[in-house]
Amino acid sequence: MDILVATGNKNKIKELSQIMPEHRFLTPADLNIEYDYDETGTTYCENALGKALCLHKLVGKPVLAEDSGLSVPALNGDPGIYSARYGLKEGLKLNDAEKNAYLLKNMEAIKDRRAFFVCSMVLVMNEYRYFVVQETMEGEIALAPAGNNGFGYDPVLYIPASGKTVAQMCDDEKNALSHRGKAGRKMKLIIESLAKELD
Ligand code: ITT
Repeated sequence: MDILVATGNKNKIKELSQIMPEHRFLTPADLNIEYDYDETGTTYCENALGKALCLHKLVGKPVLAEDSGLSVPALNGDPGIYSARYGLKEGLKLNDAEKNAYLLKNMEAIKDRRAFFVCSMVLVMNEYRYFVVQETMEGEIALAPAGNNGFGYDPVLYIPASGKTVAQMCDDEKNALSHRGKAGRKMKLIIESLAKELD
């Protein structure tokens, strides 16, 4: 099935395609649709729903979206819903490696290193009908970045049960354990249950 995803993030599309290989995930850019959503929500779920509804209004068809990030309880939930823009509030425009360094600096004096990847995934059928799945991947902020796979904060989230950071995992291992993998496999069941309407 072709599924339109309200995202500009190629890493999300790559992982969704690995998690649900039976479907083809298309972006607004693939369809030459100009789409821009200003993330004004205060939760992952509000932002995911906002992205999906915004694109649905433009295309009039079912849309999938997700909002994700890294939440650190000891930092009051930061970077959280600001994960893609971490540092911007302080006037810093950082790339992924710099965001990781900034996070490690903010964690310097902190003992409680628990952290969670969160993925809120929403399938909007129409304005009044949508399905939400939200999942986590639990770990700890590493003392230093490690690994080259994945993207974003993967080098700094250490998973004790695996003995490695997410960036030290191969794609299959990450997808089996990740917030996006868990949410995606549940969303797959929802998509299957709606197959006739999505065709
Ligand atoms: P769209 O809104 O267009 O989908 P985005 O990259 O702006 O793309 P988000 O607002 O959901 O997406 O921000 C997600 C950020 O959280 C992402 O840019 C990464 O920095 C981080 N993130 C999310 N999932 C991750 C993962 O699996 N591994 C590492 N970092 C992740």
